[in-house]
Amino acid sequence: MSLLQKIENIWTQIYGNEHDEMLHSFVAELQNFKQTHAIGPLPQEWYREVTVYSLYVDLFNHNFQGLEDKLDYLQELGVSCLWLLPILDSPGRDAGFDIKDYRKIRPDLLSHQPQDEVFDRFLQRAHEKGIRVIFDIAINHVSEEHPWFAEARKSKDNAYRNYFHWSPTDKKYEDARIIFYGIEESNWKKEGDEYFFHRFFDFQPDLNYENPQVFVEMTRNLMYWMSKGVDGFRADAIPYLWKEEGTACENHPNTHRIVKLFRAAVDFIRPNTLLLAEACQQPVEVVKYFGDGDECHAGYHFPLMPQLYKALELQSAEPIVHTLSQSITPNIPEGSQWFTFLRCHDELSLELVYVTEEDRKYIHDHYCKNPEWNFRLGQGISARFAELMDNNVDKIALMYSIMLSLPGTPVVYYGDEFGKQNDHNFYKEQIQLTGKDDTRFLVRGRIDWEQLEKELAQPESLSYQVYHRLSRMLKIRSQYPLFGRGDIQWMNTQKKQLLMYQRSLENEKILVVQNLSNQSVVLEQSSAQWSILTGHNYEFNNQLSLNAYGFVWAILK
Ligand code: OTU
Repeated sequence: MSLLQKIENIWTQIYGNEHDEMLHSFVAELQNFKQTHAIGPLPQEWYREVTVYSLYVDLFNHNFQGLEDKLDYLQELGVSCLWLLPILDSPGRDAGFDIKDYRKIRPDLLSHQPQDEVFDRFLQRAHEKGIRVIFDIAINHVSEEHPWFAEARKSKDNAYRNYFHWSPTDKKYEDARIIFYGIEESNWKKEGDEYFFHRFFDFQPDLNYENPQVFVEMTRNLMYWMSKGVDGFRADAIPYLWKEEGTACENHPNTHRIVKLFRAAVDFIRPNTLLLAEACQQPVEVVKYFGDGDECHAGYHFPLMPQLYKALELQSAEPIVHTLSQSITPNIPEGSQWFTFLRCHDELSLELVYVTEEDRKYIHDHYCKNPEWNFRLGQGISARFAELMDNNVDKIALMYSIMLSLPGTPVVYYGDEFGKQNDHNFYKEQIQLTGKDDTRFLVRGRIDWEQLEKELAQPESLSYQVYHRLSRMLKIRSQYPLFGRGDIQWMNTQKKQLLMYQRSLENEKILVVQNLSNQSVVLEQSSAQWSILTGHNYEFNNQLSLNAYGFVWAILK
């Protein structure tokens, strides 16, 4: 079946035949666009061999020019894909996830120069250095300042009214949980004599995908950015697209159909443009966003992340091995990829992803070391990675070793490569600006490059130590495609504190042994065939001893 036929079929499954005219003109538009733009495909599965770095352009280094100036720094670190946190025009009350214009980049990021010049040049420079660029696009909701909403709120018979969900009462979709628990009290907000639905902040009205025009418009936005050469999109808050009375309004079958429509359109315009699912859900639900290889190419492994913290605290490999076992993490379609991370711009999320309430409590009790870090009343922790690790370089290096050697594409959150600390001043500043006490602002904050450069010249500083260990591992990783594409074979050492596995692709094999405990441990296995690639806190002379939090990566001769 051709992609266009697929679009027609799925569209009809969702919308019936009522909007056939719109469907046909949409299909014609896709054909036309492809012909006029003739954008060549991206390499197949490129996202399985990159290391991602996520950043806010302004907080990282002021604007796109500033980011361009730091491309060498990023390349040197071993980064090969940038995920730009929201760059589209926005009042910035949800750090840009409240978009008011999907085709326009925030003027301050462009130093008030023409978008076409600044952004196109940036993309070109990044690509010249072998760095791909993806960015965030919120497809579930818009800013209340978006022109669609500005129109919609005017009157009940406004042509844009139907782009959003309205109700005479706030008693609709009552089974939809409140996501920003503790910050928002309802999913409805009064506007005139009706209420509109918002799954996140009350200044972020949800789009109504029951109206196919919304899907068409959003696809046009993706087409625009594809034509500019953007390598992919992080599809924010993807589980919530379709709302239906009597359901939880998440992971609805029609949400999956809409994702399939987006994917088919993307594949038609520019194959291998990445769609990355941001679905903070239980593993069985997350895997559904890969579809049969026809939804998102990649998805964050939300369920794994907190288990890495649990394993470290328990000094046991079990939570990691268990979470990655097939009973918890089902296989994903050929060519798909998990994205793994230790921290991101949000809280350390314990929402839905933990297997038990006990886990949530355990992780929160051990890692929420300061009441100020709490997010959503116990469902998350807002703290920078280094702080969660008590600024202990051994623990930091070990956690990176685990993330970088397990299957998946790793994501490094800006600043974490040098142990950036929580930013209390930035948090306070943002509460003033947004009017919401959102503790996630603690983990955002600006980079002070002058200070950083000083620290990176001092071998005894935390920044230096973290940076050098991480960049060494990243460089090794980039030389072996087996890390991104290969299989994993777990090795049982009979010692619960040891996390050991073999990664392999074709004839190449790398062994990884990691000590999750604060005590030394000896591996009673022959290691005569090993040639050590990197490691930390270990001794090796035909037998391997790992000191506290030590690890090695070894290639098998
Ligand atoms: C996502 O959040 C973004 O990552 C957040 O930064 C935004 O605030 C939010 O969408 C709204 O645009 O949608 O599928 O901190 O853990 O709720 C889950 C909140 C989301 C995140 C999570 C996430």
